[in-house]
Amino acid sequence: MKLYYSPGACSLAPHIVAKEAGIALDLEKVDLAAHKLTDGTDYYDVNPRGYVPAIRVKADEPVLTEANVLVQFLADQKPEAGLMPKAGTPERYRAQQWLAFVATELHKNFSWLWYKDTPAETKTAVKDKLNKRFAELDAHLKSNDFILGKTFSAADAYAFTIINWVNFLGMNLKSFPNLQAFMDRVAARPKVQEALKAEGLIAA
Ligand SMILES: N[C@@H](CCC(=O)N[C@@H](CS)C(=O)NCC(=O)O)C(=O)O
Repeated sequence: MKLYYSPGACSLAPHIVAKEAGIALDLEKVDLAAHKLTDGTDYYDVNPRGYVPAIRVKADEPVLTEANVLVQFLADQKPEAGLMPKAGTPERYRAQQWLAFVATELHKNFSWLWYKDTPAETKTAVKDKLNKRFAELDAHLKSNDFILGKTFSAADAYAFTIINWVNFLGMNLKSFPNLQAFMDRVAARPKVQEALKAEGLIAA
């Protein structure tokens, strides 16, 4: 399987899940400014939206997309890794609830901060909204090591990836000590370190 990624982008989430599950992925880097692969191929031919992440599962099928789906897809390849609860259980829906929260409340709000032409007042409003969501997570993580409770899951990989963007967008987690501790806990995981190194985000 091939993962189309860009260093530190939301594609880091499926990358982390693959590492944690012990799934070997071929990594194909995408230049998101030009929407090109390193060999010059137009990335829109791979994913018409131009977004990473995308996973090529079968050569003759369209790529699979959407970060919150890809982390579940990968987790389900290795259920013994315990990265997602079993499909159809109440725990699975709870996990999906958190994945949808990350996708719609965090990821897509953050996207506005990345766009160069987002008006300043929109950026201020988005940061305000994100800080409210961080406060909610901070309260949740006061009594939980991870989003689903005691053990690391695909939801943590996705949340970690997205919240890490505070470091590049003039935000910080100083008011959210439990969330900061969660970020440190996830960052320290050996498989997360491997993914960060593979993307060139920390020294190898
Ligand atoms: N709905 C997609 C959104 C993915 C997305 O926002 N990807 C960003 C990087 S984190 C991207 O590829 N941006 C390039 C662009 O906007 O052209 C998902 O959830 O996977």
